[in-house]
Amino acid sequence: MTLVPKIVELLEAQGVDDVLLTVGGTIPTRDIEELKQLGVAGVFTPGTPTDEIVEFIRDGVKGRSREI
Ligand code: B12
Repeated sequence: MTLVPKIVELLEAQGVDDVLLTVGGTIPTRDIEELKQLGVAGVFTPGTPTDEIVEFIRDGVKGRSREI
């Protein structure tokens, strides 16, 4: 809740609206909904299967010019 609002603010200030913003790590459950409200597409906590993260990112960037 310290870094993400700043990142969102800087992305907005730069006019960047085509980035799939994801967050991972030891994130308190109570913060997850607020992070999503701020514009975070996905929040991944410890134990998330790596395939799930990969699939989420692949789906999220589908149709973009630099598709992975
Ligand atoms: C994917 C990933 C995550 C995912 C893990 C998903 C999961 N299944 O739990 C998420 C987003 C949850 C995550 C969380 C964190 N991570 Co991480 N993570 C990675 C990353 C990008 C890839 C790891 C990987 O998939 N390796 C390939 C597989 C085949 O090997 P593996 O041994 O099975 O990998 C597992 C472990 O690495 C474990 N894991 C991931 N991060 C961490 C951190 C610690 C301290 C521990 C013990 C285990 C662990 O999850 C992986 C998948 O199950 C690495 C960077 C890198 N390039 O290695 C950073 C990395 C390992 N993470 C790091 C850190 C700091 C964290 C967090 C402490 C961040 C935070 N402040 O909350 C937490 C701790 C989570 C924990 N205690 O388990 C650092 C570790 C630095 C260090 N020298 O100790 C790294 C090196 C990134 C970095 N450069 O800063 N992480």
